[in-house]
Amino acid sequence: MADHAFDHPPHGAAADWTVPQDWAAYTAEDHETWDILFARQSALLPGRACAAYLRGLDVLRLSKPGIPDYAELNERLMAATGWQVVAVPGLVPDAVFFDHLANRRFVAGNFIRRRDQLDYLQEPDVFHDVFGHVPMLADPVFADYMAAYGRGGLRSLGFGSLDKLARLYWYTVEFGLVREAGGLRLFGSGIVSSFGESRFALDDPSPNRIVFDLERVMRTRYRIDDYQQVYFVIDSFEDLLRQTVETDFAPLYARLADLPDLGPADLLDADVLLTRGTQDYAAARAEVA
Ligand code: HBI
Ligand code: FE
Repeated sequence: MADHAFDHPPHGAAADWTVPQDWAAYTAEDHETWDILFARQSALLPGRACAAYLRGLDVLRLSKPGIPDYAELNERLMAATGWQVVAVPGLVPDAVFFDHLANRRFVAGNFIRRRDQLDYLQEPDVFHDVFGHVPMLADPVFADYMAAYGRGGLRSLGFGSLDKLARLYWYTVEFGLVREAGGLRLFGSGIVSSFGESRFALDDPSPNRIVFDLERVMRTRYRIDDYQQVYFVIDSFEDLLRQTVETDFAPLYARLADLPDLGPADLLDADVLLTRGTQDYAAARAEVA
């Protein structure tokens, strides 16, 4: 992935780091990899993913099987919420990322994982970025939350608190749960695009599940190399959007600078716990490592 210098776009990319998707360059095997992953995840998600995600999945039901052609996908997504998907070669700098989000452009990797990486890879490929993120971007309230996050990100660049703001993205956009009438449901893209974690996050006794609190989340470190040890649960997307838009982040960052960070499995007296995790999964993995 990103083997290029990070202060300017790589060769062949535009000033905003976008590249053509070059849909015609995908191989038959690439498209088949998408189809395998799509069939497997979309069978798993009814009853697990939230209503907004399952509704949004329809924007991905395109005229041909295989990796979506962003031009065709964008017609539907644009009509739903005014969002677009743009292709990038890999990770992009934070300022570039936030600027795209603030302007309702979601950056998506244009490569797809290899066949021996069906279950897990660390860098975001087209399956994670499109299957994981795009259905939620077809929801009007979530779409506004993502754009608000981008604006907040641009503002926060001057505060030196990006690590804190990145935790909000991680524990909502990537690994969030939401409470619905039927029980807990998934909306985080990192979970809905993962065969293992889409079951683990809801069913496993190991992780803590805690009611979302903005300040609490922004204090909590996360792991990028394994299933999460804690999931935060929002009440609704309206509530998440409202908390993010109505919070004055400058005093929040100032408070956070004086508070110690929390480890992923730490608990506070003030936490509203929905499930107290055993942390057995993390302990077993630590033994092996
Ligand atoms: N670049 N392509 C890409 N995808 C991301 O999710 C991404 C990024 N650059 C920065 C970034 N995310 C982070 O700043 C966010 O996690 C906050
Ligand atoms: Fe992601």
